[in-house]
Amino acid sequence: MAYAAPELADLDRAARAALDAQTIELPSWAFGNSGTRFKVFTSPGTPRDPFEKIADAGQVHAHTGIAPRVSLHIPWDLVDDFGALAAHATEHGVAIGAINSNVFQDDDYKLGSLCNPSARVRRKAVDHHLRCIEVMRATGSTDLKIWLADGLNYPGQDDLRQRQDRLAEGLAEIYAGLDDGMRLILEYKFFEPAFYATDIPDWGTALLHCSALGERAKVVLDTGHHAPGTNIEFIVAQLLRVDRLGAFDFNSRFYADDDLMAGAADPFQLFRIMHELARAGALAPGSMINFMLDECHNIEDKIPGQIRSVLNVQEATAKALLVDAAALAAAQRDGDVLGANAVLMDAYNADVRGLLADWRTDRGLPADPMRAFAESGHLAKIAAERTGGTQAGWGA
Ligand code: PSV
Ligand code: MN
Ligand code: MN
Repeated sequence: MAYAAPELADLDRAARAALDAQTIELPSWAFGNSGTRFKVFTSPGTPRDPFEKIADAGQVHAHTGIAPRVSLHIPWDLVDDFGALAAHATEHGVAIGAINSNVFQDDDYKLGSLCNPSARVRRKAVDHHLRCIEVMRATGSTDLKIWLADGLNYPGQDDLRQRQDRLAEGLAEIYAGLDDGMRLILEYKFFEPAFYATDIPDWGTALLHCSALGERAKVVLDTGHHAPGTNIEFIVAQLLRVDRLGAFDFNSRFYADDDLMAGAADPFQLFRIMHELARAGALAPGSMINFMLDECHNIEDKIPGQIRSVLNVQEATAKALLVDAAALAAAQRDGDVLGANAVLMDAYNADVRGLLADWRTDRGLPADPMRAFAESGHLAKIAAERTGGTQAGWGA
């Protein structure tokens, strides 16, 4: 039988609505220079301030139609007037998304932030989060995203349990500072920068803290933050069951927290995650899950790197929405191992590029966003315009 690629009409109404409603949030830091501890490569046209990062994010949205928000990292994206930054975002067709608190780059945080043995440093870390909430008020953001670099390098360095108590206390004060309609989203990571113990290493620890805080505290799943071989879709399923999956940080990893483009290393994993969301109805319009990218582009151009990532997430989503749910349920009920697996693989192996090109054409978007961006000459334009000043880099 000849293979026929699916068309838009093959999506049922609910699937079509989910595809239409999907949005992906871009990280401001993806537009700055980044690298490894060996070398940070610069590129012409790299933004010199948060305003230029947002203008670049606007390009990604203009070409894909599904990237209408930008996450900020504070203080990397500190500006005098956040109202002006939000207005600038509107001018570029985007809005400010999650505010990421950064409590890992000051010398004070060497032994941690909210878990630090020093009450003075813990106070400073809580206060920084309260200032981030003010940034949220000024920008219209509703998600306070917390990732802590807290942890230990050596057994005995500090008291593991007391650090959890300090963490709970600090988080409670931050949570109490949120306005109605704001959420606290808490990210876990199993290692790095600490190597012996991390204070929020896994989804279980994040979930315990979120449960203690209240309904508006949810877990962030960063796809790069797990040990090799971890079944991430299982974690998705588990957090969905208890309504605590707040957001994703999508990226790819081959080894550790590589922050490569989502869907580059393991597109099948991304599909499996999307399938788990689709079968739970969590891709439906109005879903409260924030689909974010958390990536760095060390060697590739940044704007097209973000466009590629957005397209990869959208392709995985379209494939997941094509899964024949009735056939899958029947095969599972019948214990038809090969049949059930085949239903899933048929959807994964579908070529959805034509379907999505049609979807974009219907909306007046370029059918091929990568090519349209390349042909726009935009990279040469910003390279010519952005001379002088200091390029933003990971950490500024
Ligand atoms: C930490 O590795 C992390 O995933 C957090 O989300 C940070 O905010 C981000 O990376 C910085 O790139
Ligand atoms: Mn992350
Ligand atoms: Mn990370």
